[in-house]
Amino acid sequence: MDRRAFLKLSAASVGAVMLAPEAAAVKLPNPLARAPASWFDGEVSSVLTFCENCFWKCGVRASVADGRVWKVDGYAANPKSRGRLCPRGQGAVAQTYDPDRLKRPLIRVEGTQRGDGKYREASWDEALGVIASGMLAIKERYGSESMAFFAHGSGDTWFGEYLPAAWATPNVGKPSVSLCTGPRETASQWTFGRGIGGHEPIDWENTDYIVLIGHHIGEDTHNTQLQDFSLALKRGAELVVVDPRFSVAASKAGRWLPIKPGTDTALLLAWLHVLVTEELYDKAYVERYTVGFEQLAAHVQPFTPEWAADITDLDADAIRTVARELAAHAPRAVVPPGRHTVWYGNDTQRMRALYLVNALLGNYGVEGGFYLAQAPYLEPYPHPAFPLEPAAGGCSGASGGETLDTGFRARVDDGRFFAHTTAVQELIPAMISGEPYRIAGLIAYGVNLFHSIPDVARTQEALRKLDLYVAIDVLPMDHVMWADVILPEATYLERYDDLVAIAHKTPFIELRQPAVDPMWDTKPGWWIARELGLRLGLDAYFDWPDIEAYLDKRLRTIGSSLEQAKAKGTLVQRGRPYLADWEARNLNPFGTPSGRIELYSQTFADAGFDPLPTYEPPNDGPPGSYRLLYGRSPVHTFAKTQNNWVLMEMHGQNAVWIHTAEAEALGVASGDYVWLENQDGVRDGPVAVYATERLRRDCVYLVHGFGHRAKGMRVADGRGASDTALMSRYRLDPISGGAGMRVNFVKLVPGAPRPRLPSLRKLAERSV
Ligand SMILES: Nc1nc2c(c(=O)[nH]1)N[C@H]1C(S)=C(S)[C@@H](COP(=O)(O)OP(=O)(O)OC[C@H]3O[C@@H](n4cnc5c(=O)[nH]c(N)nc54)[C@H](O)[C@@H]3O)O[C@H]1N2
Ligand SMILES: Nc1nc2c(c(=O)[nH]1)N[C@H]1C(S)=C(S)[C@@H](COP(=O)(O)OP(=O)(O)OC[C@H]3O[C@@H](n4cnc5c(=O)[nH]c(N)nc54)[C@H](O)[C@@H]3O)O[C@H]1N2
Ligand code: SF4
Ligand SMILES: [Mo]
Repeated sequence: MDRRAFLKLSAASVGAVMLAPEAAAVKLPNPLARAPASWFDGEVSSVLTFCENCFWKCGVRASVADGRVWKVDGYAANPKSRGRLCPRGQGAVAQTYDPDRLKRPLIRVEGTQRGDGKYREASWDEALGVIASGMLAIKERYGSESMAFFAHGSGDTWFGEYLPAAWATPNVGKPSVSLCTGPRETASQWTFGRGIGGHEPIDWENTDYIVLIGHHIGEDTHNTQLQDFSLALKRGAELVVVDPRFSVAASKAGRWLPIKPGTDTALLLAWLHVLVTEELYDKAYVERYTVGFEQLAAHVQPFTPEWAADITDLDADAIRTVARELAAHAPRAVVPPGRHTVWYGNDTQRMRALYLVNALLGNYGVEGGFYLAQAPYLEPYPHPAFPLEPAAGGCSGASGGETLDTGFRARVDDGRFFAHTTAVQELIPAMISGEPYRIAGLIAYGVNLFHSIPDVARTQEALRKLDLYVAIDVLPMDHVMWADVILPEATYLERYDDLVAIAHKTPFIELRQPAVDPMWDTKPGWWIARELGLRLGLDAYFDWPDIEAYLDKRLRTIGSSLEQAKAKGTLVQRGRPYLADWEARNLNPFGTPSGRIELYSQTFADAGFDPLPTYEPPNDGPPGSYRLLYGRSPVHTFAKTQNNWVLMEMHGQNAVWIHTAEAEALGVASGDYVWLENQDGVRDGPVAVYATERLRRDCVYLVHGFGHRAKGMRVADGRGASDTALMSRYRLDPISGGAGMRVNFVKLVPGAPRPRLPSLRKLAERSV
């Protein structure tokens, strides 16, 4: 599928272009216009690698002529792309040739403060030396645990696992857990004894009835998930969408339930009530695979559709009908978990309720429901044992295990949450307060500190208190220009990374390999981690001379080799997707304490949490304010693609969605500019208004990722508003450690000026 066909699946792309009047009006240069004659003569070499523009990690064939990548495509043998890429993947080439990239190591000018943004160029040797001596001083003074690592992206294996484990700190955080999947993973782990993993194991090929809660597939454009979803609809699967906003998915649905934000758990409890009281659940499945049905049945008695109707602002009959239709199609009926599940703070309980609906439908491990994803077999590199397990601290305290006696202090959020990985936002208070002990240094690899983590003022205060703050990135993002030392990484088309092993219906391993040499004085993450390790005295863990030797050693453990992986790109193994496949081998997939699906969780009860899901009402905002909801642009990834002019051509700024009647009452119309001001007086914008009936009247909606204030990012700077800037609060999910972000409220302040911005065409022409 080409970019245009892909975009057709997403009605929002039309909206997106409409919302970007400036971009739509401008005819931007054709990226291939400057391709050399050799490209047109077909002297093109192909390199198989995978995309880094989001974490779906689609297999990519990069086409190279004259030492430059001109085009990327998906390739058929890769289960994540199946020969296709999303627009973000196709546009990602422009990131490599972005003239605003970080080009060489930078050191903050002496006598300046963090945030002043004054830097001088440095050699790699000097920059790495400064970092190593800073880290060793922290270790000497406070212990190795006082260094924190935040990491995201493919290189997080180096900066979120390998190096921190060798260095010995458990304080490693990833935004993809406590700011994203934490609640759904925790709930799945303690309900089914298995996580969901990076690739949601929904058996799209066989399902006949789909209920999406939030989960705006179509704007959320994870490539093969969107392909699978579209094919299921084409095959005739029925769709129900529960969303306060008429999302793209809702526009494809037979039924849209415009729920009051934050009340989904009440809806799910009512569905459980109907399934139980009308005896519509799969009795044989429940009997065979679950524990706690009696407790659940008693628990859900009061939660009638009428009870839920009051809370959710939905129609009781519609609630009842959907439960009956789910049961009528079971087990080929599914309520997928969504991915971004940190919403209101009680999120693990909402996800538990969602999984219990699925369990009563008897669809887990069954065709048309959830298949059982499996990770491929692959051994780690045979390095000496690390002093701490990667992401150490793991499942301690509340999560039922004990803190291992490693001789190191436990991570600063130890014992409080069930999620395996440290809650990234909970590491920040320790930088300010020094409790339970001081975090004095931070390495941020590919994490957008000011666009991903709520309460930016707190993050800035924490950064000011550190002894050492290092950013490893590709662009001069706002948070990068606060670091003491900035290290420019080579982009994904210019580097190797560690192997990626993907749990999937067909488990597979894929290779990241360079298509071209790194531009300017940039270096791959593996090289940076190794050079730093050697300067920290961690030589024993870095005995591999280079990445090719490292990768080849790992690939030999599955009887393959680097040579083979370079030629094939993807190595697919066989999986066991259904319960029947496990039972045929006498295996039990349920890794819960009881070895069954736990409708009632004794572990949660023992930790002082509700063993059965309960509904908690969301917070209320000040009068005259709207709850701030947010989601994805189909052609952007988070806050990392707004300097990519190819993607900005399609969606060049965000707009604040507000119901037409509310806009009228406020005296604003589509295209007017407003400020957004939140409950704590924090302002952001100016941002254009989009008045629409596609949204309830009690909320507004912003696409996440815009609103950069970064002078060095000349395309992104000053376009639109940042949802993160307006999130001065979050509500902690006490079970997973997730940061519920939909608890902020904003007012629209009319009369903001239309921003004067440089033309996208001029900016595009600067592409190197
Ligand atoms: N194009 C693109 N695709 C992406 C990404 C990207 O950056 N760009 N990021 C990827 C990642 S890492 C993630 S985590 C996913 C996130 O994508 P999803 O997991 O699909 O995110 P959600 O938060 O479920 O979806 C946002 C939707 O929830 C609705 N919503 C808001 N509040 C409520 C509520 O109280 N109840 C209900 N029922 N709905 C509500 C919003 O109106 C919006 O339509 O997207 C992935 N896909
Ligand atoms: N307000 C708000 N906050 C959110 C969300 C939201 O919707 N709204 N979504 C949440 C979710 S679901 C997630 S998963 C997280 C995502 O959180 P992040 O992963 O932190 O999000 P990005 O904005 O993509 O930031 C990526 C950073 O990596 C840099 N980068 C890009 N490519 C490379 C590379 O190859 N190497 C290196 N070293 N750096 C690179 C980018 O320049 C950028 O600074 O955010 C969470 N936070
Ligand atoms: S879904 Fe799109 S951006 Fe994400 S990895 Fe695939 S092609 Fe790249
Ligand atoms: Mo995410």
